[in-house]
Amino acid sequence: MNLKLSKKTLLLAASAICLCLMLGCANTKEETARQPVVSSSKLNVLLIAIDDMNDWTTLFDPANPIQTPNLERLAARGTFFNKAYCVAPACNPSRTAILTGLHPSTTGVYGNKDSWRTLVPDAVTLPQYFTESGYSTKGAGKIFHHGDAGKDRADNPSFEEFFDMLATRAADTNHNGYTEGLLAKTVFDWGVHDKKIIDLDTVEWVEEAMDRPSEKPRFLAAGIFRPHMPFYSDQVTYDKYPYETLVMPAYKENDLDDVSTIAKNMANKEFFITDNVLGKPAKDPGSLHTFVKSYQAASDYADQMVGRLLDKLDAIGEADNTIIILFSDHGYHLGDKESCVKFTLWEKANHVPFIIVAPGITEPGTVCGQPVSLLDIYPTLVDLCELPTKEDIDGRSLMSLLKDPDSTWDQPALMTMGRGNHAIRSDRWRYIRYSDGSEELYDHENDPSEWNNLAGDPQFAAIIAEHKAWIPKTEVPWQIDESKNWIYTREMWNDKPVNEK
Ligand SMILES: [Ca+2]
Ligand SMILES: [Ca+2]
Repeated sequence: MNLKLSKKTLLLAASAICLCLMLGCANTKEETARQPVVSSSKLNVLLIAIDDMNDWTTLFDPANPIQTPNLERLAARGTFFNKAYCVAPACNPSRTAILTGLHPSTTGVYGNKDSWRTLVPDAVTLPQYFTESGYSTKGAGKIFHHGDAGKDRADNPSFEEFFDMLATRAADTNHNGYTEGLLAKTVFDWGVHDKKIIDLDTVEWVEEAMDRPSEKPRFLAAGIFRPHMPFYSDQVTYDKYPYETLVMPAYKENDLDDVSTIAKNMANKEFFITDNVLGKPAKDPGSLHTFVKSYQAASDYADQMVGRLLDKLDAIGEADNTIIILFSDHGYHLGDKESCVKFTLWEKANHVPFIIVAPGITEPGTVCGQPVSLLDIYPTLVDLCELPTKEDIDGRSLMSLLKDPDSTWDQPALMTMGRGNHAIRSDRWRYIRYSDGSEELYDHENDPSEWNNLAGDPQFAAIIAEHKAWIPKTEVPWQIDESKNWIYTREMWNDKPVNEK
């Protein structure tokens, strides 16, 4: 296996991604025969998806550097789950799980290049279920994953009307020097963007959709692409995070000495961004400092987009009869754990903002500390909107926690990356088991940065056994198309199910 992919290989593969980004098109679905329209007393739904935003925001701790006043404003209206976890730390498996209610071990959608609609042709997606239940369903931006999902979207019956995410407008300057050409201006870039940022197009479309009258209850989805790479923001936002006061993530030398090869492969240290940004002067456009500064500003920009959506909802007088649900599809590492990627099973790539405002159900300003999964969004929304229970999905309704955040919740959160690699997060512990049998255990009470892997210590055997019991017992095969996986190979991930040697 050649871990050190050549820059050319990386560029070619990334070009393919870029092309996929540019192939987006609006998908307007013809009105077809529907089931009876539900009562107009039904609540509307506003679903806001953010991309790659981790937990380093003021939503989680006022001392954190990334300013997210609008997420806090939203949290103040309902329930903020401060231990919410993605299903998978990559866009496609995460979003497929959220939108189908099915875990990767059920669908086989383990990676970004797996064509979800091909793998689960009969799955009724969350917006599709609302469409079939008499809702007017509209969406914009990044809801489903782009790339291969764009091909599927042409016959994706999820939304009645959809405004696809635009391709990033090429910047006039190459900010970091990491790549050259178009990629440097549209994909692997960070810094100030001198063009209209595409999230603004998404938000403007949703605002306009909110203005349109609807006789049916509305399900409206807004997919904010920031802070996803390229880490872009406008100049004003960028200047809110000056080098002089820039807060960098906690970093431990040789942190990965106590983890296995698969874990190191997931961190991508050797052939992705990390080694390219380390060691450069702080103000160098390609430095880790500039990378972190740009991510902070891009996250701030995403928060501003959320603020616009809330302002609009308030302006049209619909806030009191709209369920609002906000999440990020997964988190991101910013040099911590020697990583500048998502794709790992550690806390920073998996711990996400997750807020639900449900008029008449949630109490303003509630914080729920139970470990929950974004897989639970589908059954929860079905429950909140009193649609017929969806029996054949994997998630579990959070209704009991929305009504009482201190009520009993007897399951931890499960995260999966590729086939056979899982993390289990309970209130105190993170247990990880990779497909080769290697393990990690972290004690969040004493080690919030997950620096000390305790898995080899016999005194934690019972803790490990307790967590291991939550790993899926069966996992459908990974029908991986090696030609399409631009970073990961089957060999690199081992790809053996849990009980297979
Ligand atoms: Ca993502
Ligand atoms: Ca370590």
